[in-house]
Amino acid sequence: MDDAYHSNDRAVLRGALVGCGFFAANQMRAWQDLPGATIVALCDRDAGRLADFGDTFGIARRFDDIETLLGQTAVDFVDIAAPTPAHETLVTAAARHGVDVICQKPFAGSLETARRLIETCREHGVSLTVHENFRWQRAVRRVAELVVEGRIGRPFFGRISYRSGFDVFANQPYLATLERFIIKDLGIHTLDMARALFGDVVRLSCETGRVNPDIAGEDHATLILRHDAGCVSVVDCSYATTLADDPFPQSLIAVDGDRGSIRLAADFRLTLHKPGGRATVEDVTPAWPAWSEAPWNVIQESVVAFQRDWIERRRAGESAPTAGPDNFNTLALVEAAYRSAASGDSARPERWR
Ligand code: NAD
Ligand code: 89V
Repeated sequence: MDDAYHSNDRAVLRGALVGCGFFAANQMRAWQDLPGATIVALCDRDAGRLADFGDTFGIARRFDDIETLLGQTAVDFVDIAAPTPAHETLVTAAARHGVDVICQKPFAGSLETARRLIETCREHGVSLTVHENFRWQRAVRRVAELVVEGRIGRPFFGRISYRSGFDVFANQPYLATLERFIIKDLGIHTLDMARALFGDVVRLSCETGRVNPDIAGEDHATLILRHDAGCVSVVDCSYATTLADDPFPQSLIAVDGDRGSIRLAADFRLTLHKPGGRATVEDVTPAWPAWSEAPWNVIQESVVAFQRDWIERRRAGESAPTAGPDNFNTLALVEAAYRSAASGDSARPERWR
């Protein structure tokens, strides 16, 4: 151990970042912005990536496997930014070492594995939080606040629309090889936002298709969801849409309630429509992190918000909104969507107990 003192009361939480690829740089920069946590060690199986990342961010403690890292470094948490197939081994190792876990989405490749990881973390007394950041976007949070405050009454309809032709394969070439692509990679975010806004889902139906001949999976999907509280939502996503003013990576949101409606537009104008033809417009443009860059700034800002909330809740001993059991229900929507698309029937998503 580099540090015999391992305590949950330390003012600054010590973390290890596991997986030093494309998205990890956003997580690293966000940790550097936040005074409550610091990354003290890195892990990646790829020696070149590990060296570049360590040099860029000035982190000297570098490991090519998590067991050695955890055996030799005292940390309070691991932040896993490796791809899904690696998650089971990494989450299990962290749990066995008694270290809290943040894990990128999709946190498991199946619901069975998801269950196992949640149970493993519970048995070892560590928290498991899924890095599900889209619901943390400033504009999305504002829509959620208005809904929760009852400003439009009872929501009966919602639409979350994510349509783009942005070349996501340039930075993430592995996306082109996934047999299950847009629902599993991107729809998982939009479905999580639907849950955050309208609650859990009783049943859904889904249609998918592929326009791009050079990729393996589906690149557009349209879903209809019936939520517990009666609201019906439409979630649609596409990476095959040609738009002069491509809103990547924004989600456009509409919510109709029995006492008003909300519309979130691509220019960050949020309009609250009230009975009698009244409407108020709010500018919900985020405060961009200094290091962020368009168009990724929309996502980068949400990473800072997610990680800030995680630190605060960790300090307060509270579980995060996207803790394992909650995110299980988002993952279950992804699975149900593929079942529905394959069968042509509506599907009932599983629920965490
Ligand atoms: P990437 O391929 O660019 O990077 C992954 C890194 O993990 C690679 O450097 C690889 O060598 C390393 N790795 C793989 N297995 C490992 C192991 N067992 N131990 C240590 N390192 C290991 O992938 P990426 O695009 O950065 O995506 C990583 C994860 O982040 C995925 O789960 C993806 O879905 C997610 N992601 C999330 C968002 C978001 O907004 N939340 C955006 C993009 C990607
Ligand atoms: O957020 C994500 O998971 C990314 C992207 C926005 C490109 O879909 O993979």
